[in-house]
Amino acid sequence: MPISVVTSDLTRLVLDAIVNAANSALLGGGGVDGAIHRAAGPGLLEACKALPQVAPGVRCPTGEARITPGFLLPARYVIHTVGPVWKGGHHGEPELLAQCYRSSVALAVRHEVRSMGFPAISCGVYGYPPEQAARVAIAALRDALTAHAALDVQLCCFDERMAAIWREALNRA
Ligand code: AR6
Repeated sequence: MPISVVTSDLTRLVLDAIVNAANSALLGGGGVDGAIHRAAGPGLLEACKALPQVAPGVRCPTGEARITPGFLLPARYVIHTVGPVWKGGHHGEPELLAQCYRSSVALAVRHEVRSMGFPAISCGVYGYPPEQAARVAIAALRDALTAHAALDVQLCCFDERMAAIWREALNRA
């Protein structure tokens, strides 16, 4: 089974890559983004600043992904993606969230990543209902992994309540 659910602090996982639930500026923030920047050290912010802006203040549009080194993290790479802000579900949120997972896997594969950990993208500050996010994420990942069956994907939940939701979605899929 290449997809599993773990309960952990994402910054502690010893994997080739961890995914950051960032915002489009890629200059850090709260939640998992803040935790990743704190654990990676200042090199991460410098690497993010060096990424080109595709529009004023935008280094990564919603649904896309960018890669940097992991600096002081156990993970070699950080893949930064930007989830959608939940606005009720009828503003393209599911497709944008699916794109986050697809773009992150595509970038990982291009960098020969064999193991990667995702946080529950958009399920914190961005307000995406976790049951719905988990369904979208797992469907997108299953699809993306058909061509990359050897990639080990860990869905990293910060607490047991969230992990139970994701485990159930994984078992139902
Ligand atoms: N390890 C694993 N999961 C975590 C960790 C951690 N260390 N810390 C928080 N989570 P959020 P979003 C969980 O808000 O909703 C930032 O300010 C958390 O419990 O981090 O995509 C960015 O800069 C939740 O389940 O990301 C953006 O502005 C999940 O990670 C904005 O927040 C995602 O919560 C992105 O919001």
